[in-house]
Amino acid sequence: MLTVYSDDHRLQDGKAELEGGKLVPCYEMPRRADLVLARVREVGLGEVVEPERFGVEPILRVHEAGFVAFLQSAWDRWTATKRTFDALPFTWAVRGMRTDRVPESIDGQLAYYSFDAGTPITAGTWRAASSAVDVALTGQRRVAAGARAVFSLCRPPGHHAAAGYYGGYCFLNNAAIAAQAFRDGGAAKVAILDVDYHHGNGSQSIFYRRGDVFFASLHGHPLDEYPFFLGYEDETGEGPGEGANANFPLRWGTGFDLWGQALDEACRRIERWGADALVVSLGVDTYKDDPISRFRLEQGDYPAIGRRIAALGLPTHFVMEGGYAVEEIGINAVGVLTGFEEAA
Ligand code: SP5
Ligand code: ZN
Repeated sequence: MLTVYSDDHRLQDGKAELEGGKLVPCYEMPRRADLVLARVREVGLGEVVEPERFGVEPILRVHEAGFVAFLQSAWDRWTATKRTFDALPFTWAVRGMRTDRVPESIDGQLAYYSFDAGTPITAGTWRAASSAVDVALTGQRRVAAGARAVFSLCRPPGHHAAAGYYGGYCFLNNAAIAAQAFRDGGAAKVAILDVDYHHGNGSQSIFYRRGDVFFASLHGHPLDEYPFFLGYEDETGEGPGEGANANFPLRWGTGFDLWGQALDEACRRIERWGADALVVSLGVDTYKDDPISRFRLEQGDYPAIGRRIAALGLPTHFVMEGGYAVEEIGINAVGVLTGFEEAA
């Protein structure tokens, strides 16, 4: 299997996120992608290539122009206010507040365009995030051209980013932009299967009213887990998208017995829906020792995930998302890919 990778991910290297009432070192760090790449090479998964460059147009097929302009300029506007630490928001709009007016100040705009305090904007954020999009689009192009499967080793991740807001360590939604590129390249129906521990709220919201992109997610139950405000089972899509969204919320402590059954159900939904191409949002924060998560998957479970996905028989584009047990992230993520290759 081909891997697409760029060193540009190192340009996103945030210092701290708000967790447990403190600023703690970012869980989402460059070493994550370094160790996944090292494992790709160690097992001999296949060739590793640099991304092509696609510019901002495919990003604007998914994200709002005002949001993209904000991300491009946020760091310069932040440092213009004489602050040198990473940019974090400190308030948000909630029920009944005005979101029809966009604040003009940088602090107001950080609040307007974000949904958490875990996702620092740094000097290199735009370059890293747009390069991760190039990684995803390069993988998408190879799959569209006939590859059975490609791995886009994206970092920073993307599935929490919506059309007009960022958060959850995500700025631009790599998987959603790739899914849109499949559609624009002629695929009639695309499915996204999101196996990251967290609900892919950004991906869901981008396609919620559309009948051409099916979204299925297995994740920590919103009653227990971040991002808390999306990911219930009764979110089935709206309007033309009715029936094209499937959530499998699972409670804290879930192991592979239950998780694997939910995966099987999600895969059967995708089979029944009949996709032409599959994008997998590949997070491995379901691992038992993940420091911010509470599922109990073990190393040996990851190849089984890959085998089940391979059984769908679809052109498959793996896009890296989360996973914070950093020393094991390579074994677990690449385990999915080698399981896939065994069965494909
Ligand atoms: C892409 C992705 O996996 N993003 C995840 C963002 C999660 N951010 C919230 C982290 C909160 C962690 N609190 C866990 C407490 C146990 N130490
Ligand atoms: Zn996650």
